[in-house]
Amino acid sequence: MMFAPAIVTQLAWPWTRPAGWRLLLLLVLVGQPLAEAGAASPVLTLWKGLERQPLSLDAIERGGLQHVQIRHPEGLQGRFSGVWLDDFLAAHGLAKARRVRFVAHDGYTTFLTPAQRREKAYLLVTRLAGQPLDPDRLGPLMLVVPEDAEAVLAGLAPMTRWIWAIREIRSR
Ligand SMILES: Nc1nc2c(c(=O)[nH]1)N[C@H]1C(S)=C(S)[C@@H](COP(=O)(O)O)O[C@H]1N2
Ligand SMILES: [Mo]
Repeated sequence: MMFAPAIVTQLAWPWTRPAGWRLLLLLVLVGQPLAEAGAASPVLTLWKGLERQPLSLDAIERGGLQHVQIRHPEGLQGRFSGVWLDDFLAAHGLAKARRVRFVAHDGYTTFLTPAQRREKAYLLVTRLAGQPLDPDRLGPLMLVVPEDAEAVLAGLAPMTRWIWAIREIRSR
C-alpha cells in the first residue's frame, strides 16, 4: 500500500479548495460520466419480428438530428429535435415494414402502415430545447407530424398518431 497516501491526498484535495473549485470538480468527475451513462442507457425496445433490440438515445440519434419549431397540443413548445421515422426504420432494415406499432408507457398503442408513412412525415422526437424529454411525462420519445402541428391545434386534423411516452416500436 505504498501509494495509498497519494490517493488519499488526491481524494482530499478538492475539499480543501474554495467552493467554486469543488463544484467544478464534482461536475467534471460526476456529471459527465452520468450524462454519458444516461445517453447510452436503453430508452426504447425495437422489435423486428421476434428479434429484440434495446436502443439508447445515442443509437436513435445516430442518423442525424432534425429540428422543428412547433407547439405540441399537450402544451410543450419550442425546438423539437429527432429523427425522421422513415430514416430511423431504414437504418434498422425496416423501410418496408408492413406494420409499425408504437407502445407507450401508459399502455396507449397505435400503428402506422406504409401508406400512412408515405402520406405524412413523422418525426421521432428525442429532445426539446436540446434536452432529452422528461421520462415522467411525455418522454422518452414522442411521435409528431410537424406539417400537421397547426391544423391539430386548430382542431382541423386528428392527432391520434401523436403518441408520446413511447417505450417500444414493433415491426413486421
Ligand atoms: N402515450 C399516449 N399518447 C397518446 C394518447 C395517450 O393516451 N397516451 N392519446 C392519443 C389520442 S387518441 C389522441 S386524440 C391524442 C390526444 O389524446 P387526449 O385527447 O387523450 O389527450 O393523443 C394521442 N397520443
Ligand atoms: Mo383520440
